Amino acid sequence: MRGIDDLDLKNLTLEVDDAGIATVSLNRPAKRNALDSVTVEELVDVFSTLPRAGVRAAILRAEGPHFCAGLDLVEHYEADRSPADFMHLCHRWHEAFNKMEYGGVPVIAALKGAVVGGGLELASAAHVRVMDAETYFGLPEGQRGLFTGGGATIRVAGLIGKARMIDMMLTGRLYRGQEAVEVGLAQYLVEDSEATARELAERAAANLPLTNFAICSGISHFQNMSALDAAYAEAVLAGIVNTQPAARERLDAFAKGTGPRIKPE
Ligand code: 1HE
Repeated sequence: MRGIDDLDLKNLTLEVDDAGIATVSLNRPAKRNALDSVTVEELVDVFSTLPRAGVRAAILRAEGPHFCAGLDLVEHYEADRSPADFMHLCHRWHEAFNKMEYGGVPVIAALKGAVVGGGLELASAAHVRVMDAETYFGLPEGQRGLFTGGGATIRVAGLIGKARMIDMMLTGRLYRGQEAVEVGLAQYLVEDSEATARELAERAAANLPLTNFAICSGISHFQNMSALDAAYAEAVLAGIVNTQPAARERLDAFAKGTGPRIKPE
């Protein structure tokens, strides 16, 4: 089984600290971190590896002023792909983003600048999105003569609703600031998205890994099921998670009155 040290990365960097928090950086700032086919394969590799490597949370960030400019339009133009080629490429995007969303490791995206097209598809596969005042979201596919192929019709429509997604694509509407939070594109609007992403990753990493697995994989899976099947699967998952030996210590503390009480600060 491949481990973190076996990864051969060109367009991404990966660091894991002593707390088990991975920092995955998009590292092609000269091209505004546009997603070429190499980057997509590296995302597949990284997010396939992290869950098996004992990583407790991941921060997804970017070098340069923009998070991600989406599909590498120049590569796409030069490759002059056939419909089948592009369909297979989309499957690789889906593979990468599904590994993120369903892998069971919390992924916190630290956003800045452009989060557009496939960049928004990438961000929407994270579990938590943190933006700053310069961050903006768009789906310029409509204006480029293209269509989304990296899961936006599922994830972006899921976050903001289909009417807003259709409006973004038809009219080129961009969202930023508080409005972006209100429509559901990000959960946090802060001065320093990386610092906040770090704090949130540390908080998530303090949870038990099996609990985080259930949160970060179960909730997404259950959305794909009928309510009846989801309730069944939820009960089975809760049977495993809520009886895990590692939870006994936390329950013991609560029972003895020393566990944290859940109150606003
Ligand atoms: C790129 C890309 C790219 C920049 N593919 N090379 N996405 C878009 O329609 C967004 C396209 N990009 C932009 O609108 C702008 O580049 C930005 C607003 C993101 C940044 O602007 P700026 O002024 O900082 O940079 P720039 O001068 O436009 O670009 C700098 C370099 O990055 C330049 O390369 P250079 O070799 O001439 O220096 C650009 O060509 C390159 N670059 N963005 C390739 N996207 C699965 S389907 C998904 C479909 C989509 O994602 S469609 C949405 C595509």
